[in-house]
Parts: sequence; structure tokens; C-alpha cells
Amino acid sequence: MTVIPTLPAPCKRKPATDSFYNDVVQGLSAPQKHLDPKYFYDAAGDALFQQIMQCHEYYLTGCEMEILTSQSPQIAQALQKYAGAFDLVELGAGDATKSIHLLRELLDNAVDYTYFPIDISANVIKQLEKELPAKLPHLQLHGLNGEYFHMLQQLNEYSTRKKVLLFMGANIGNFNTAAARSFCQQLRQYLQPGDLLLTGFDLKKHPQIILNAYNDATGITRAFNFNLLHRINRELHADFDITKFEHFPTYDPSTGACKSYLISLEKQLVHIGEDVTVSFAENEALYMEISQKYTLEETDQLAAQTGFKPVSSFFDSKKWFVDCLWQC
Ligand code: AVJ
Repeated sequence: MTVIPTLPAPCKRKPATDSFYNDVVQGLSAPQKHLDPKYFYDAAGDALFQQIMQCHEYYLTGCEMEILTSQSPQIAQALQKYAGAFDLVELGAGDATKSIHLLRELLDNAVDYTYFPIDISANVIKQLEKELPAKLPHLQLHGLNGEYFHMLQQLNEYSTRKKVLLFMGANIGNFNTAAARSFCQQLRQYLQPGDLLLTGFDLKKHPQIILNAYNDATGITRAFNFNLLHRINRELHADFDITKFEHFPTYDPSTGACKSYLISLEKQLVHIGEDVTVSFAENEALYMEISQKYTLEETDQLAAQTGFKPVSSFFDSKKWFVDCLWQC
């Protein structure tokens, strides 16, 4: 049984920690225990994700990189054609190693725009603000550290141009299909008619290829999942014993849902601070993350259901990945 007595007085905690604490306690108290994948990305998590992107099993990055390196001229052309004058906003910018090709192409074309990278990780934004100006001297850059919608809200204070939103890296995969619909609908509300959205989708392919991408032989994805338990231990004074959990990635080819779990190897109690005890049954699954895969028909459907019109798509040579350009 899970016991959740009254929460500690909010004034004793910083706001950021507070929502982390509340989300973790809430997730671990649900019938299907789960954690929010946005919390993977502390400094150690950022570093592990960088390593994942270099794993040969994790094909997604290479595919989307190929799209950006080989088709940035076509993408830039499409953005100018459909949007005219715009600012470029990137959701979950990461290290911008993919978008930098598009940023450079636009600068080379003398397009006057400001780049607004938005990222949940303060590290990521600091890093970008330090490193991008050296790589792209004429870039107008304004980093925004926080949650997507909070930051999109703030954006209107800084940008009066049309918006081109980049949502790359298959980050949309972290939503199940219903959540992806409401996310796109919500995004749509922050945009104006004529604004553009470029979204990266990982496409359905042989299931083994997909499963392997979330189960690399060197164990980096495993470490990435366990890192969130370490983070909870450290920041929320919990006592997860990671030796009593096993990384268990799954892929269902019929739904396209690739889900990762941590399986409790024995019946055990985990304490979070002094107030919360969570009990795990033997073999109980802690749901960590979904990475939803799509067909092209499903991406078109998603656009249609959420107020967007597909105007262009950019594929890698294997057609394993697509960057879809939609217009409001
Ligand atoms: C950053 C959400 C796109 O789901 O493929 C990679 C995160 N998790 N390996 C993905 C991730 C495990 C990644 N996204």
C-alpha cells in the first residue's frame, strides 16, 4: 500500500523542486506507477542522452541529422515560401546540433530572424548561449529556460513576427497519441494563421530495429532510466535501491507504442523524504517513458485533427524518420 500523508509546507521548498516532488509522489501513488520523462534531463541525464544519440542502435538522431544536413536549403526555402518573415522557435532545443544547419542556411540566405531555443534544462540553454554565437556570429539568439507553454506565453513579449516552431528529435513521441493530439491543439492556440510547425516523427519500421534503439548493448539507455531514480534519491531524499530494478523496454508494432519500464525485482518499500513510503510488489512495473512511432497517414491525421495543414515533408534516405512541415 502507498501512504501519502500531508505534503510538507510549500514555503520550505523551492518552486521547481516542489513540482518535481509533487509529480514524483503523484506518479508513484497512481495504480500504474509512472514518472514524467521530462525529469530525465538533469545535468547527468543530459550527458547520458548525448551518449544515447551517439549509440549506433539509436538511429533517430542520425536520420534526422541526415535530413537537416542534406535538405536545409529545401527546408529554408519552404519556410520562406510559406511564412515570409518569421522568427524561429525551437521546443526542446537540446544542443541544436541538428537545427544549426537550418540556422546557418537561413543566415547564409540573409534571412532576418531571431532564434528562440526553449528547453526545460537550464544547462542546455546556458550551453547554447555560450556556444552558438561562436559558431554562428550573426545569429540573433534569445534562450528561454522552462516548460514549453510557459515559454511560448512569454515569447509574445519578444517576438512580433510570424512564428516557425521547430519540434524536432521525435520529442512528440514522448506523448501517447491522445496526449499528442491535445499537445498539438494546445500548440495551435499559441500560434496564428500562417504560422508553421516543423515536427520530427520517428516512423514505424521493423520492430526489432525500434526495440534495439531503446535497449542499446552498452547499457546507456538503461543508465539513462536509472539516472532518474538517482536524481529522485539525491534531490528528494529518497532511497531507491537501483540494484532491485531492471530496465525493460517494449515495443508494440500494432500500436507503434515503444514503452520503457523499470521492473521491481522484489517486494520492497521506497521512502521519499520523511513523509512518503511507496511499496512495490515483486515484478511490478514502473512506467518510465513512451516513444510513439507513426505512419505517414497517422501524422497527416494528427495534423487534420489539431488544426494544421501538412504542406511539406522531409525524409532521410531510408525513410525511417520524417520532419513534417505543417501550417496553421
Ligand atoms: C528525446 C523523447 C525523442 O523517445 O527516442 C531516447 C528519449 N529515451 N532513449 C526518444 C529517449 C530513451 C527520446 N526523445
